[in-house]
Amino acid sequence: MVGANEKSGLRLWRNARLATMADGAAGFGVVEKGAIAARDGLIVYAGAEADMPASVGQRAETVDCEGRWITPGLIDCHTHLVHAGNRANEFEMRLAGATYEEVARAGGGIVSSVKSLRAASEDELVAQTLPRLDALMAEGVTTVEIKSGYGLDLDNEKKSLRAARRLGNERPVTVRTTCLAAHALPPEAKGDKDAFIDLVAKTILPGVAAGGLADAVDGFCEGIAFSPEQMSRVFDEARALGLPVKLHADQLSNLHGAELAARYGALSADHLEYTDEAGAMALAKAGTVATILPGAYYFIRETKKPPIGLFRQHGVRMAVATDNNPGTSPLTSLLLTMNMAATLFGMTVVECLAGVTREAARALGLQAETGTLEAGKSADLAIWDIERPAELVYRMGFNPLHARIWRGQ
Ligand code: DI6
Ligand code: FE
Repeated sequence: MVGANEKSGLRLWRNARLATMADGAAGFGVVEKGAIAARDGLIVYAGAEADMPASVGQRAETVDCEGRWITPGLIDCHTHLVHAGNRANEFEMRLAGATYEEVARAGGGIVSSVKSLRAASEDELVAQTLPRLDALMAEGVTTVEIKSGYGLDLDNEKKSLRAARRLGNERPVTVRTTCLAAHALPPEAKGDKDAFIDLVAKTILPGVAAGGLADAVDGFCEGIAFSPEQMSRVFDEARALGLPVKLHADQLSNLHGAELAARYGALSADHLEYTDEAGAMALAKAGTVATILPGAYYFIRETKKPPIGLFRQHGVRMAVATDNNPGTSPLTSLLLTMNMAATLFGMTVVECLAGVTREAARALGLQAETGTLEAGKSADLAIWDIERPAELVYRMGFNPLHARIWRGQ
């Protein structure tokens, strides 16, 4: 560092190649010989070093990036990061030939994660989740969304969301929380889905909202979970509470979850393996982001791919996320997730990188705050030891991160 000037509060990263990911720019929005200046955690300049106001260079504490690439800090916009224990035992059972039903009868499935989470204290949840959060951050993640959904009663959903919020205080990272109380039926509901949806809408969501614990509301719309009609009741309550919605939609079958999400102006509809053209058109019209989750597709050996071609054709924005969860996607690498989105689904490198930056921000309603390298946005940066952006998607199990900057630090 040279020319440090404590008083100006300006920080400058110079001699860098920028992938700004700015909306409307061609490709990555590349700036060769670029520089980024930040003050008070916000980007005040991002562009060609030659065009930078001279005063910035003279007064800033300066980092020479030696030609490295800078991208926006990565954003994992769909995770179930807060959970207790793991389900490696079920994985072994399935490898030995057990069916999902047999696993469930042996006490497995989401319900086993519910039992573990209810037994864990808030401190234990934080302690168990930190290594997963650290793994994401080690690859340049500066914003992460964390869902509840293993508590399934008011106290345990609140405990999960409080743990998620605390993680954002324990580490230099932005945490957005989502209440996914309509995830599965807890054992005490004794098979009565409608009664449980009443509990979610009348007790859990208002309680969570009163504590200011959730930034959004999500649900699992599927034959093995909740119907579109049941999800509508949850979304009506979310709307009454002023909370934006998201939806696990069309993952295992086409219940027209994409249309449902679009009808409620959802921030995102996620998974979407079974979505059809009407669903894609509805998402495009509503401006709802399609969040692509290749980790779950891979781990459960799904064969139906999300209709990326239809999303492109109709101009649906696509985000890419880990879906980190103990049952269907024990994945804590957003870099590997991009490789899967490209290799399994044919997404381009530009789509993958936009999917973990600009479009992931949009899927969280944070597009004005982060996700691109532009003046006015948070100075959330990832600095990489790479020769071209494609290396971030191409490699498997290699981390070329040089430095991670969150809010200018
Ligand atoms: N879809 C999934 O794939 C996960 N949740 C969801 O809504 C499964 C979560 C788990 O098995 O623990
Ligand atoms: Fe999920």
